[in-house]
Amino acid sequence: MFKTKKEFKKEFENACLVVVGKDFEDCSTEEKYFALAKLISSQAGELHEQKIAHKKIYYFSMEFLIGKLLENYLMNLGLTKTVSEGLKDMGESLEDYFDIEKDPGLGNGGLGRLAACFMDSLASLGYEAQGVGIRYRFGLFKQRIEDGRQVEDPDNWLEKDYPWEVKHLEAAVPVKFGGRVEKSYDGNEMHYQWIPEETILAVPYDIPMVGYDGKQVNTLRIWSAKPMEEGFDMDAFNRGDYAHANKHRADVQAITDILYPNDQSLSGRILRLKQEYMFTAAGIMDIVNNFKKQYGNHWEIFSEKVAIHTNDTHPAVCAPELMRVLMDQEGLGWDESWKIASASVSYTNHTILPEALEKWPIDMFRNLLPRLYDIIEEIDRRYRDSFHKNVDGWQEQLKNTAILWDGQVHMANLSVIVSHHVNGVADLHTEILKNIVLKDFYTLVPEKFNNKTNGISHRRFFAQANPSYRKLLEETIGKGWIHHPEELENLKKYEENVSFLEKVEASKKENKIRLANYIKKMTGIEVNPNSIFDIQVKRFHAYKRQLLNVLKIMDLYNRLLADPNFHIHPVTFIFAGKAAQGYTFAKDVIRLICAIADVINHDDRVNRMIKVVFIPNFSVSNAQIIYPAAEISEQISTAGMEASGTGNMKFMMNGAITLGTLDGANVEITQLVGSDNIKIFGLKAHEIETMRHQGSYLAWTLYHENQRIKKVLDQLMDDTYSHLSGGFDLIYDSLLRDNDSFFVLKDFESYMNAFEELVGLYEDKKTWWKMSVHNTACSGYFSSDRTIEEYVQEIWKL
Ligand code: CJB
Repeated sequence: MFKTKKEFKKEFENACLVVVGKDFEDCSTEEKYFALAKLISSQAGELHEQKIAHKKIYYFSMEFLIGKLLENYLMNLGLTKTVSEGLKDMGESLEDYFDIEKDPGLGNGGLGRLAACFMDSLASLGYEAQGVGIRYRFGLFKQRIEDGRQVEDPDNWLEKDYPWEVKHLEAAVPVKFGGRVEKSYDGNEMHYQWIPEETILAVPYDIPMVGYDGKQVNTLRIWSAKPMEEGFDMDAFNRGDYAHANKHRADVQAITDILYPNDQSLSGRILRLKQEYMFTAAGIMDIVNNFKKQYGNHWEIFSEKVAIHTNDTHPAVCAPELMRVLMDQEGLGWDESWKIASASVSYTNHTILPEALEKWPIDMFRNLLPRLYDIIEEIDRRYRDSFHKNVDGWQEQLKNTAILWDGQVHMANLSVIVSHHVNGVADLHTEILKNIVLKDFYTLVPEKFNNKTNGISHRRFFAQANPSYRKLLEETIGKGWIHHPEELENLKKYEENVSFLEKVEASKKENKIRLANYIKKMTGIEVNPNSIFDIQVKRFHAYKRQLLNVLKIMDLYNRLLADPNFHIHPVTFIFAGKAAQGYTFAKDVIRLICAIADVINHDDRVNRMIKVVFIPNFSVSNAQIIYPAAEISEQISTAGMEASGTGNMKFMMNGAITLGTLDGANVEITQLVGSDNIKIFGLKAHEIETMRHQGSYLAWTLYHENQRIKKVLDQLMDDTYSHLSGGFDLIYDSLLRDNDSFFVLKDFESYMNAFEELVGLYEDKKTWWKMSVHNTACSGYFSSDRTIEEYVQEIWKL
């Protein structure tokens, strides 16, 4: 491992030769980046050390949004200065290398990013962990805006190799699909043999997960599908039928070709089930192989050495698959296998949206995974048998908790039944799981349920993303908070210190200028860094209510035009986020944002006061530029619907003030910062629940009673904003004809008032920056280090 600048330069030149096969001087910048990434990952590899006796956590997740690695790993390994100065001597700029790196989009949003933050914390806290996921050939689509609409381009992130991964063909495992199960009885017990229709090979690729201080380097192991034999049909080839010759290979590779872009909605496609089973089965086989290498057949200690976590229901077949391997391959009995699996597996629920709770038609499931289906059927049968039929309402309880019901396999029910712990991701969300969504389970097995409020990597999203604030903090409260985020509390002592507050304001300004430059580069729009940056970035979804924010801007525009005395501090409204290709409503909201941006930004009567920007292609890397620049953080989901949110935490840590509903982790943010340091508005979760239940809300009434609401809704239908890409009937209909399922109009007035009050506070600098510092000071709780410690102590028992 190089330590000095001199050693680095020597090793880097050598890496160019070994990795690229060229002298340093002859390499392109891209090739040099590639050599550097390989050098750093091999340095990290040297730190990777197996601690045999420890319990290890395997975190199964269909998504890992890891972001760019070079800058983060240099920081974690303490090498940033050495490398950047070394490169400077060589006439190179490290920043150029950062730009070249691809940001692998192996996830949709919060769930995938959470998994990546967890990997960071696990390594930084020195726990042995492996992430288990899928190596999609195409990540989440790249978003472009063309004529005011979202356009999707494929994300071919593997086009030019990815220097951080190492392929391990020697660790590849077969995965079966289809066929039938042969049962035989040897006079003593039944034996099951799965005769598959198809067997494919799952090939792992390892990416190092480097902890802070290089304490621990773990692995993210992502699996890729490949034919067992180089599946080439020679007969077809010889006939000249090249398409057919290649078909088998193409069919198999298709399993890991694409990430489904539907965030929180079910595709129900067989390919998706194949993906889910492929990475789960490969991961389980890998665990069993490793266990046997270390501990032989001592299955009785399996759950003392292995923890398996299922991130949502996507890997829900972990437990039945582990049982299958233990029974069919290792010869264990049902009871023993059940005991081992259910003592090892735990489950996090991330959403209550019914459309996201996975269910598979029994026929489809049984045909694709016949042996797994047998096992699940037996788990279900035993579960039904365990019911006390003398308890009132047992039929209803059974109906709500059975795995097999109505011709479908209910994956959330499977997950709860096979897991030793089940958790939600924020207090309110866990309460909703216990009292509404999984109420019957909670009555039956209350001890399984617990809350683990989400967290974020404060190192990536604060220390790394916000260098100016980091420097200021290091000068003020030292560096301890990088290891111990709770030490951010020490900032509270400086909340009244005017000179410190001025420095915080200056740091924010620097970050706003950085974002303004990025916006100019990406959209051509000039924004005023002295305006308030009011930001909403996240996936587009009706329940997240970007629409409410848009109606607010439309209303402000109307009032600025109509009333010469109406004054507010200049504000730049910034949006970013992707909508699933097939989600027309969400895409229409993006279209509406682009349309109002076009009108407002070109209207010289108002564009010094308000501007609207849509930043294309929201991703981990541009998120790191966006969060630090925010002053207002829009967290305005319909109460009860956002399980936690993690963007809210990233904004808060970077000193933005939350304008939000009492939803998800906003509730805990409020408790931590106090109601003077956050702006809460709108209906509460229980009020919404009651109104839904009673059917007492009528959107039409608001339309007729509230002139401002009426005006903005009418503008959706007239030609105010239709010039760019057409009208907005679908949005109008969702609010009026469909009676506003997400209570947008119902919360409108209280949102407008809250917004105006908050913006009013900006005029008083001391108050504003004091609030800002207070938010940062209270944000240590939301480090994923805290979350991971809770998982480790209370669920995984590492
Ligand atoms: N979430 O990103 C997703 N995808 C899903 O399919 C289900 C939920 C989000 O998970 C985050 C991490 O727990 C939460 O913060 C967020 O509220 C939730 O929507």
